[in-house]
Amino acid sequence: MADSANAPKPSSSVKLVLLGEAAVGKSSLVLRFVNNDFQENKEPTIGAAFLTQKCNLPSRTIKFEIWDTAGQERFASLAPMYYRNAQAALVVYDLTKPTSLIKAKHWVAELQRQASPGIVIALVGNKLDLTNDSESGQGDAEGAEGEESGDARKVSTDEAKSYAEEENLLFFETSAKTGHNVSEVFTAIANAIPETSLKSTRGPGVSNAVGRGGDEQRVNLNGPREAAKEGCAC
Ligand SMILES: Nc1nc2c(ncn2[C@@H]2O[C@H](COP(=O)(O)OP(=O)(O)O)[C@@H](O)[C@H]2O)c(=O)[nH]1
Ligand SMILES: [Mg+2]
Repeated sequence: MADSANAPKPSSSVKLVLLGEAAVGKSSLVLRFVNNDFQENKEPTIGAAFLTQKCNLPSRTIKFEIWDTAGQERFASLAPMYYRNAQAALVVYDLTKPTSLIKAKHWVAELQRQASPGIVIALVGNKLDLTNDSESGQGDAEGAEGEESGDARKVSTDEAKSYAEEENLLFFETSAKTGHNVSEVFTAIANAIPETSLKSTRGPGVSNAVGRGGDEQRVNLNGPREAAKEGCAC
């Protein structure tokens, strides 16, 4: 164990973009992944958000450069330059809102048409805590049924999963609120990025993050020497 922890591992940057209807929880998933935090009634993102987070795999370290939208999805479609050169995309829907899955399917189609051919796409049904699923981390609705018990699920797991299988997407149901499955999504993406599409970064600790003129838009929680644990740090 100690030997693998100390051995220098190759490190690569991966551009990951978030796509999905407004209010499905894209920014919340990023906040949970990067900061292990959640904000109820989160305000819409103002300004583009660019965050980084490392994911330590047994054989290499993946540094996600995460591009969250600035809320443009509320008003217009996102410019293709947003997802250009992205190696990974997280397409999010709200599993209490069927229209958000339709929107997610549109995004998947657009990515398949216009994004880099090898892009790894994960379909993510978020807000699992609003359902009765026992493993959602809530648990208090266990045994009850119907709307009164608070099961707001409107998109079945099977429906979304079979669509994801048809389109060759990774698929997860998550809760940014409880943290359920959030780091798993990123770890699965990191594992799915083909070795050939990985470019090495310029060296440890060197960030090529572009300043977007924002205040606290760039958050890198990883200090220069983060613990070499496996999986995504959070
Ligand atoms: N119950 C619940 N609410 C969530 C979850 N994720 C996000 N939200 C809430 O949904 C709203 C929209 O979230 P936000 O991250 O801004 O969505 P975005 O527009 O897709 O970036 C906010 O009020 C969040 O607090 C979740 O997993 N469970
Ligand atoms: Mg947002």
